Amino acid sequence: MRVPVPVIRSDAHLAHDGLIEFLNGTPVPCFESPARAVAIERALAADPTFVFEEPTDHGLDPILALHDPGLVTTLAEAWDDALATGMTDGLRPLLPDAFLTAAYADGHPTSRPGRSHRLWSYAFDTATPLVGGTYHAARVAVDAALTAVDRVHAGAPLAYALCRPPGHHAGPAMYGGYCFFNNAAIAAQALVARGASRVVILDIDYHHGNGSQQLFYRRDDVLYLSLHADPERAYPYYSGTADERGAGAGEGLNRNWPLPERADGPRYLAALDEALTVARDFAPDAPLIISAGFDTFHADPIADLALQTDDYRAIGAAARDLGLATVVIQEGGYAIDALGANVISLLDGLRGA
Ligand code: SP5
Ligand code: ZN
Repeated sequence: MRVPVPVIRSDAHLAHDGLIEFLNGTPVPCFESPARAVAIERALAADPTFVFEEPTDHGLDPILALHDPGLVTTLAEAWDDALATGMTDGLRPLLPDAFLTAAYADGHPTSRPGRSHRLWSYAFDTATPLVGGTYHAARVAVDAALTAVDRVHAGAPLAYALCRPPGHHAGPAMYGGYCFFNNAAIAAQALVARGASRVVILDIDYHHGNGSQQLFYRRDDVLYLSLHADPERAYPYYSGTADERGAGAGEGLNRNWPLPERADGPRYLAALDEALTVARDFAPDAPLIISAGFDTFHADPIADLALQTDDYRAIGAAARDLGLATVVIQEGGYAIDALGANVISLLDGLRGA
């Protein structure tokens, strides 16, 4: 049954074109490109059961519920500041050259620099370029996630937010991994704000969602479940092991399934089955949030798992068995030619088609 699926999309992302990132010290074309969302949209547009809608403006409050105001203002102002100081000629993206790491901060006073290099103090990698359209695109991506939540609240069993930039690497006071604001986490927080006390985020992106884990690590109202490439070999390297299980009130409410190289559909679905058992035991009282990355695809250019297009349908079908309304938030996925088919496969599984 192909129930209509609201697809929340906007053209705002087109002006977020970072152009380059650093991969092992070498500048390469940025994998996270506008062509990704364009390809997804084109594929969905061929099927009239995907109903395109624009995001509505939800303002800053839902972002500030999770992110440090300094991060938000800095992202908002960085491009104009850089133009004013000549740090960019307006064509080159902003990428950091020094980080405010925990080790740097240890044992002596540190400060967020004023204007010119303040942005760097919130960055955690050299692969997340910021350009003139980035802040607006990131705001609209959050609005897309929140509009998808609205649709589900209005009775849709399934809604898809075509977020770009993605979000799951963004933490309270940190951006990176192509992510600026944590769209999925903000959607989960919006459910809490509407009265939910047990929300599940299921993260199926190839990479560990370090930002989502960090945001909810000590909380008992959001269960974060992530299947991803083992950080022993894969970005973001510093989080995502199975023994990171939450702390304090959130003890037991963060679970990671690190996966081996070339893990295929059956291997993946076995881990997913464990994750869904944890989700059921939590007895969620709100719609499911899925952080949906498709960089688990066998042909992804920056990843090494081995899922096929039909595997996403099986993932969707398994998640559908939770019996929850579901909000799908677009995260990564860089095999552009296959992205549309993979998104449709997941959404079809989720709607029982
Ligand atoms: C949202 C999302 O998927 N973010 C991922 C950011 C990954 N950025 C750095 C990737 C480093 C990849 N190493 C690739 C080896 C390619 N052969
Ligand atoms: Zn990813």
